[in-house]
Amino acid sequence: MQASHHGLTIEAVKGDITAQPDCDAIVNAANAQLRTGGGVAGAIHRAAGPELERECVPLAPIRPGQAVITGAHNLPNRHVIHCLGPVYGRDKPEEQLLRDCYQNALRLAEEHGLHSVAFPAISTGVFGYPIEEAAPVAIQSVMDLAPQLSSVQLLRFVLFGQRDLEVHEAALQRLSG
Ligand code: AR6
Repeated sequence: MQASHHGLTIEAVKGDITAQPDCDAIVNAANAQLRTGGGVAGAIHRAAGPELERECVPLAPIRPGQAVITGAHNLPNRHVIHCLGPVYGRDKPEEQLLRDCYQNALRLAEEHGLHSVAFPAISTGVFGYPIEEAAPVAIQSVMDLAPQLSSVQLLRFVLFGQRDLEVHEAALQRLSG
């Protein structure tokens, strides 16, 4: 599904964040130390190779809501943007910190002249943010920043499961309609 908002195309698709070769950058749902881990971080570091972690070490630690950018190494993209999402129920206010992740990642993409960015559903795995709550926060935060973006033209939410996709599609339809 696709929607358009202030010239920004917003997509929701089912897939694997490491298999988005047409996007300039993919976003990592990172840990504070920017090390490999489970979920998205594990998949991205495995696909990128050990040089990604070496590049990350001097940039760590990062705070909830913060984003940093690196090369993509063996991934088919130009960059990886690493965001630390809030741990649900611990890092407060979680909604603001989740908004900061999406908006700070997009600001970095804009500064680097990137056209397309793929995001996973940050914080909705190990960090426990319910997907029904996270999806509208994520979508609204990118819509709110859209008027400030000129380089970034495509934002793709890459959801791992069918239900996660449906939740995002429903939120996208509601917020863009
Ligand atoms: N592609 C797209 N989405 C995925 C993939 C994938 N390959 N793998 C998982 N997901 P998570 P978090 C979905 O746990 O909650 C790590 O261990 C998954 O179903 O990766 O921000 C780090 O080291 C879920 O909906 O990120 C951190 O310690 C979403 O991506 C911690 O987990 C995010 O799940 C970060 O936790």
